[in-house]
Amino acid sequence: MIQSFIITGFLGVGKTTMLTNTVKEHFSDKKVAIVVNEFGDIGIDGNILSNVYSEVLEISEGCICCQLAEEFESGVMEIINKYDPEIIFVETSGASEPFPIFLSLQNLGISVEGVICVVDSKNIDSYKDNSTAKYQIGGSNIMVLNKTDLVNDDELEAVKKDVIQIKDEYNIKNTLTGKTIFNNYAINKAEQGLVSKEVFEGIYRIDEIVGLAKDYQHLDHTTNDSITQKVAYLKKDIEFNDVDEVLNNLPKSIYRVKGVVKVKDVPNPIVINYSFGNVSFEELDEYDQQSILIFIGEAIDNDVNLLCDKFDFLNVPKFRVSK
Ligand SMILES: Nc1nc2c(ncn2[C@@H]2O[C@H](COP(=O)(O)OP(=O)(O)O)[C@@H](O)[C@H]2O)c(=O)[nH]1
Ligand SMILES: [Mg+2]
Repeated sequence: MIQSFIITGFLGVGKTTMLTNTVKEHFSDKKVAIVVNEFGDIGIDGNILSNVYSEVLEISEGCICCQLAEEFESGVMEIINKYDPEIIFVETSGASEPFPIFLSLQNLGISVEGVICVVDSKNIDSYKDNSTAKYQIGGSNIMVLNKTDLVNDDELEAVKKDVIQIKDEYNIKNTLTGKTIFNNYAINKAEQGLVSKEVFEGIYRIDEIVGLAKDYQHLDHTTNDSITQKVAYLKKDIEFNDVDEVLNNLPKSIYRVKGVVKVKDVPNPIVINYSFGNVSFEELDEYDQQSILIFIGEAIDNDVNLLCDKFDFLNVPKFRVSK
């Protein structure tokens, strides 16, 4: 499955700067496509970034209805057909909201790994009352307070407070259930848009991971599609090293692993978040359910079975779809 990040934020906050620097620093080994929803020149020179394809999708400004969706989706499909990227970064126009783009990418079967809102720490006061700017914050789950070189610590704290307040007020909600869509979000600081690689990894939290496992039975019948996931339950008497071995022996088809495991030699349960060949571990205070690993990738059924043959502490239940 192709992964994607959406980069939003008001005009001139540093979205393109962040994209260029981030891709150079953290994704130079990946086939990256950069899509910019904007008019005219984008200032990203594909030639200075290796393995990067960039394209400007000129979409009618301000129109966030189905017309944008159609234009955007066909543009993205064309890029996928032409270039076959592993990761797509979409920079939205500074004057538009990210949520329609989020839906479009999901419609296309592209995994949206995060919606990043870049904030101009120096100039937020001049634009924070703009309603688009507020919805950009409300519709994101990763905040990047940029241009920290232009403010002092107190000013940066004030910016953080502003962002938290706007987020509280404008967090997007599911219109049917009234529940907020991004319950968890992170606030990072940056200069020239440069953030650590973890910003692109540890986005999904425990409740979302468990929720995913519970959806498993729904998803199982789609195994002929390219996007699949399999949940493995782990036996109790395992050590941290066992889990590490699994992650070191993943077949190419599995590119994402999420999970929560309890092991004998670490006191706390551990959240595992593996992507792009990198893994992060985070200790949890408590987790009273069975240890699980969720393998996500393309046509992974066989490979997961082979993995279970190799590691007998992995158990993948075989559900049948009733007809
Ligand atoms: N001082 C400073 N300038 C920055 C920083 N990030 C971006 N800029 C500048 O801000 C301007 C707008 O950046 P750009 O990435 O084009 O913003 P965009 O419209 O959000 O894509 C450019 O002149 C950048 O060089 C930063 O961290 N510090
Ligand atoms: Mg830009």
